[in-house]
Amino acid sequence: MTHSHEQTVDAVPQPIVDAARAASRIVVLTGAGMSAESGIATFRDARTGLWQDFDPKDLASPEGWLADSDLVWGWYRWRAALVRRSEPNAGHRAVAQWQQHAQVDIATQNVDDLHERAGSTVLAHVHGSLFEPYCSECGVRAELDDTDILDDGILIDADQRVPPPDCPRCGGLIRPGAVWFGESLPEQAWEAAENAVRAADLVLVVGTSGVVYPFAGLPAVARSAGATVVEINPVETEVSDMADHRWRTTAAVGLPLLVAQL
Ligand code: BV8
Ligand code: ZN
Repeated sequence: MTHSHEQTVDAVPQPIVDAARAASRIVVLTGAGMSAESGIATFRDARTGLWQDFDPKDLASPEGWLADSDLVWGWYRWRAALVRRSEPNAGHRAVAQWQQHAQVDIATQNVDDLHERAGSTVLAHVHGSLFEPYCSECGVRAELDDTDILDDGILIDADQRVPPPDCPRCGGLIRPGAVWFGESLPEQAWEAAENAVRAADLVLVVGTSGVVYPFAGLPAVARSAGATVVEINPVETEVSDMADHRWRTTAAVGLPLLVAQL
């Protein structure tokens, strides 16, 4: 009687378990899909993407900021408020647990703090953070409370204009701590991410469409440096062909199953 090894829906593909067990240096590259199961909209998923109401160049760009800083500021503060109301999901928690017993570096495109709130240390936020606004003139970090986004306790709308605060030091406009299209990535974060990928045995690419460069180039860097590349994403992406293994599952389903095997 031969047993057919049916791929049950809750099994981790064996080559991925083997690669994770054999790896001593792991890098987890994450995108918006990592936070999708926390209720945070992704950018490009059609029905829920954040961009569906807006055009990226209008909101995530220096031109958009100069054209309408109240709209851009309101949108980023609305997103910050949504993140505050959301919780890390089982995927964030699984990576945090994995970090407890293995060398796991996280490089994320996400500007939310859900990895941190799950207990992870994050090596690099390559596109900045919702929670690190700074002065567009003198660069000083701004400390913000939430009063600007809560209209007597009610969250503002995504397209509500909110005037950005003035810098207490120089009077310039405080801007979102995000990296916009056409802006270079924070030097230190980018270098850390690239070096970690170059030194990794295993690179997991979780929840990214692989569209935005230079981050989207990291799976190719990993591959050419000899790492095993594993993609965790329900659908095919621009970087799927860089992956040795493609696991068509979600972050909050796949990562806990994998970490439970390690
Ligand atoms: C730079 C701001 C140069 C923060 C963002 C032509 C060709 C190639 C490149 C370019 C080009 N023209 C211009 C460029 C460069 C440009 C670029 O790549 N453009 C693209 C659009 C073509 N890049 C830049 O401008 C970068 N800077 O290159 O600087 C330079 C160099 C030196 C000196 C000066 C300048 C800056 C890029 C940063 C842009 N900022 N956002 C914010 O608002 O959040 S990008 C934006 O997209 C977000 O940051 C986001 O992180 C990023 C990537 O999106 P994803 O995370 O992948 O999310 P997406 O929705 O796309 O996909 C979600 C995925 O999750 C899907 O695959 C889905 O299937 C999956 N998923 C869904 N649910 C789940 C799931 N997966 C798992 N589990 C689930 N449950
Ligand atoms: Zn200033």
